[in-house]
Amino acid sequence: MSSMESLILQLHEISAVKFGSFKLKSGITSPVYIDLRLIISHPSLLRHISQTLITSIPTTTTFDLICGVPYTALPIATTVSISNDIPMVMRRKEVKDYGTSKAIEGNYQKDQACLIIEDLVTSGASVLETAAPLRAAGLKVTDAVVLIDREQGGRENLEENGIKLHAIIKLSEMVRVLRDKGKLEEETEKGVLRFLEENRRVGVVKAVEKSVRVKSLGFEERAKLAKNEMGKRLFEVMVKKESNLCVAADVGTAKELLELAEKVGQEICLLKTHVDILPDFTPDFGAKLRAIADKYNFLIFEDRKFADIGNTVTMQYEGGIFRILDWADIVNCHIISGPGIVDGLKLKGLPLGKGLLLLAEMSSAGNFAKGDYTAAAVKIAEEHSDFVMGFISVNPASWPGAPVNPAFIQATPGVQMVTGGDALGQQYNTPYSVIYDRGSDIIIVGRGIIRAANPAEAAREYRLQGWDAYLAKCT
Ligand code: 5BU
Repeated sequence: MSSMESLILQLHEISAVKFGSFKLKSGITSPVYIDLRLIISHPSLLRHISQTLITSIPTTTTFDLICGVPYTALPIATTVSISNDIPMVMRRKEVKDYGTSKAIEGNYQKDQACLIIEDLVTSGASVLETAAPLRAAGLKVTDAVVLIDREQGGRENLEENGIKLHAIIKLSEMVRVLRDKGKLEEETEKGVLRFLEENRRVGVVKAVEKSVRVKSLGFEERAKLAKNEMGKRLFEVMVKKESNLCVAADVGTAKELLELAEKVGQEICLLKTHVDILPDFTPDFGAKLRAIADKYNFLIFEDRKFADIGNTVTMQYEGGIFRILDWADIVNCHIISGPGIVDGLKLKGLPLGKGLLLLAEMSSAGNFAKGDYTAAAVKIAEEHSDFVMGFISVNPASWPGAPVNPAFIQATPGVQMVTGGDALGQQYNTPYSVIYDRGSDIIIVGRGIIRAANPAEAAREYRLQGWDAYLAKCT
């Protein structure tokens, strides 16, 4: 009996493979269900699986580290690591802002190759979720090994994302072996094979259907629709640089901010500042940042969140120590005080060709910017489309009357490679979810980049993810 056959029989023996009618995470009903969490109760089987996985990798595939997809593959990866003396890293499922705030635990160096270990692949989404933060940390991910491939699009999905899948057992082989060994009725085998035939590439097909449903206009076309000059320019920069990434430069000093701008400059379309957090701010800050912005062709967005009455914001925009109007291309405001705030800012900003984003939604838990408030922001934007270039939003695809006028740009904060949040209410979504599922245009990323070991590398990875999601939406 081959090692693969013996594995299949043992998995069947411990009831890790069940036949019947099961509703899967994707919503489809399957005649077979595989639960590999059970293997931790059978140490010799766990060892057997781990050894088979690692020896199945072609010798031409080299790697320095391994990483299991949480949770089921973690014990498998650990066993592989211990028995073969290969260092392991671990991907956090949720990133918390306290502690060390790392997405990847363990020691690694940039450009090391990391093999992903997974127990079961259906569409490949879980492997991609683990590959994204590994890549963002500067690791190379080109191969994944999986115990069971359900043959439902995972291989193709991963291939499209530059990951070769090595599978030990294909589901169709598994049912054939079980049938041959008398563990399965012919009817059940046929049912499973039929199901596989009908649901082949289910993940891929679903993705395609979805993209057709939300097919969006490209940024080139939208640049032509934009009534605000800065909005038009931003669309053009995005197209030119193939970037829909805005870095939130929430660093401790002006000096660090300028250094960060140099590091991430070529990856971004927009740099977002909170100028009032910089203890070493000097009047020449704006000119210094402008020089870097011109060098790398990005725009400057001061996240000032004006909120007062029209008359007051004209002074806050133009005056004080910061003189935001002098150097920021874009600012934003709440609409809590009514449309007068837009009139006030427009008075100063429009003659200088500046743009304004309205806070239609926020990313923090329990915020009040929703429903009628969000709808009011859209109405004000339409009435001032010469100056308002778009919105700060979280889920514009779900707004009443969506899709919103494509002349407006949507920018979304609360973005990291993994979902989660911080200890103070911030909530994170992934670049793909923000751009593709939630209908935004720009990902705003702060700590995901500025706290990465290599911010330039992380910015590149966020840019690629954000841009891929945009392309998927348009094709
Ligand atoms: P983070 O480190 O990626 O969590 O930073 C997010 C940035 O976006 C930070 O500068 C916030 O001030 C900003 N932000 C936000 O997080 N949520 C919002 O709703 C708005 C702005 Br508006």
